[in-house]
Amino acid sequence: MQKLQETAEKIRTMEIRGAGRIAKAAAEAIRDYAAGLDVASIEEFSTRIQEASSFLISTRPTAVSLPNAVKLASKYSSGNVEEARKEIIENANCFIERADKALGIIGKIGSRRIQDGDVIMTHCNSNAALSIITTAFEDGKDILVIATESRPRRQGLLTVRHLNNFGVPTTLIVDSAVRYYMKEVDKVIVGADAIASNGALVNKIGTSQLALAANEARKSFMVAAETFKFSPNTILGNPIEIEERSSDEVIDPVILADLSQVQVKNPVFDFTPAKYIDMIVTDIGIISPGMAYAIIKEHLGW
Ligand code: RI2
Repeated sequence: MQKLQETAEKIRTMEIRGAGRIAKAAAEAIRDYAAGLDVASIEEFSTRIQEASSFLISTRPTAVSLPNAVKLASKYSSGNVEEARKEIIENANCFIERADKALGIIGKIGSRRIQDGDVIMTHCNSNAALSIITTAFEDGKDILVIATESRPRRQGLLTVRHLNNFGVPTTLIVDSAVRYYMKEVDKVIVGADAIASNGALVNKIGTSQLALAANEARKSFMVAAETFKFSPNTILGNPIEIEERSSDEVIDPVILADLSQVQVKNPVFDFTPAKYIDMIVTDIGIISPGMAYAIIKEHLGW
């Protein structure tokens, strides 16, 4: 359990972050936990796997890739401990392989929609969105990227470093400059932490501002998301919880301690309604947000 607890802690503190990376780390943690589980019966095996799954899922509430990965990885049907263990190891490995492949496929499919000369705006740090951008660049397309800083944790700095390593010309802007620069943009490409059955996107706080500004300026808004980022629970009308993180990420606690009348809010995701989304690039192809329900039904086994 110690290694699983360490992974859980890294996800909670965001040492491991990004919806896709979180999903893979959780699948690995369940796999290794099952591999080393010393139990006397299948009932005990089942209880311990369920406990470990719930523990991992509780670390971050919004990215649906986390519960989806844990559920897909921890599935087994055998009543025999050794066979059940084998099933989990295989399912987890299969999930990890699928997740790795998905990024390449999204890059390939999405990059076909990028034109020579495009200016692309992106927000936060999404591997899926970056896969599209760097694939287009490696295909020889002459592109420029405008990347937001993404306060409070400034994941935009990871994005500009990644793009710089690929040699992609990139401009870093503060989040509040999004609308100011939208007139220069051709396409917005962002990642996803979750996609609801009605096609609404949940992604890093501020994403909906990019969507509104893109809509106002009639620019296209593209989401890059693996199929395991779609939320089965939303079919049942359950809302996606928006994670609130510590005020320490926004303001120095020593300064805040002096401000007795001030409270700090730090929601880390927001909702972008489906009507602002032109397309979602997934590992099974490009879909309109209206197809989200079909993805959940056909590709997540609901
Ligand atoms: P990939 C991140 O969340 C960002 O919101 C990003 O858009 C999303 O996960 C998807 O990232 P956080 O973990 O899976 O930084 O595409 O809160 O890498």
